[in-house]
Amino acid sequence: MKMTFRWFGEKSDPIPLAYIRQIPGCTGLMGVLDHYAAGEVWDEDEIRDYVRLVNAAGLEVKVIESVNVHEEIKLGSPERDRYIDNYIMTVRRLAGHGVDTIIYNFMPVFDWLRTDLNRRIPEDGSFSMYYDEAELAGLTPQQLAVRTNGSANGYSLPGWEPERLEQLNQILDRYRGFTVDDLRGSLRYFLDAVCPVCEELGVRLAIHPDDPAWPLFGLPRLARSGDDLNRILALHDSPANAVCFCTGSLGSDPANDLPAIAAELGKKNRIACAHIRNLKYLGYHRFRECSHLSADGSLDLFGVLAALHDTCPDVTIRPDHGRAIWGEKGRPGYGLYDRALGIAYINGIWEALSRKD
Ligand code: DNO
Repeated sequence: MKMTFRWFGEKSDPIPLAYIRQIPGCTGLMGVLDHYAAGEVWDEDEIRDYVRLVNAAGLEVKVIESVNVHEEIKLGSPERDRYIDNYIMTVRRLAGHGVDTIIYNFMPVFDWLRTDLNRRIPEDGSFSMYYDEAELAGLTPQQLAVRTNGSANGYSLPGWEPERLEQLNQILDRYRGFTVDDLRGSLRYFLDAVCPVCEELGVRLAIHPDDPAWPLFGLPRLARSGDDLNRILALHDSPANAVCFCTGSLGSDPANDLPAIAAELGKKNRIACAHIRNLKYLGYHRFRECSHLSADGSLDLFGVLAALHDTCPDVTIRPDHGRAIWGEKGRPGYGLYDRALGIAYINGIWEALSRKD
């Protein structure tokens, strides 16, 4: 297993690389150049400088999260080929600098979504991200976007970039009547074009599950369950067509048996990487994120790690969203302290699993 950390780059992440290197067992990043809008080709020199910078800090960067997919590709419009060509160009450039896994998602319009990015956890006074469908019901997508950006402690959040949200109405209009089958058709077209290039380069494309795992604002969603993920893997049958196993996204739906899904996909050798986080169910479509410790939440993280350990022991993992603790005012979900605690916890479980063998 390789343990990594998500880092947003020198200009937009307050956490120094040297601190990340000091987290026990953390050997690399899931990195990103987050100023690129979906559809733009990433600059070769910038990729090179970025990789050099990370390597100079004693860390690897083999996984990029994310290269985002342009809305024209998801909508399957005639414009898509141009954006797919751009995507392929970025994949080639990243591969040329040692990247072997690229995470993306295929959620229309919105990336992950919460109704509150800084909700106080009454039991311990820390803050975490929170979702309540009842609160969402009273909000338009525009209001939610304003609220999300307003509570992001001044950071630009991936998927919620203000420039992108300016065109929200137009994009939402274009999705009227668009079904999950239409969306799956667009994904097939994308995978058929990009996977052969990935195979040639030894890169894996890892789809991130929908977060949360149900449709929002009437938009279709296609990566909500184990069955959905299997259907996606069958769209283009190749090791390059893989999954980023995200416990918090799939786990938002209590019907998803996470250890069983991890074991099934792991056995097929289709888990390219994993995001490990815990959450606590508070009611129907209502949850908060919590510490990684199983006892603090509702997800069986031990079971998930055991399944990964059994079926894909070389997997790359990162701790996902943590709480804001010890007074840290970081990027919501992406502070240093609680994610570092998450790493210590995951590493402890992993060591115990390995010793048992
Ligand atoms: C949320 C993250 C997502 C993820 C993208 C992948 O915090 O897990 O932003 O990176 O959905 O494209």
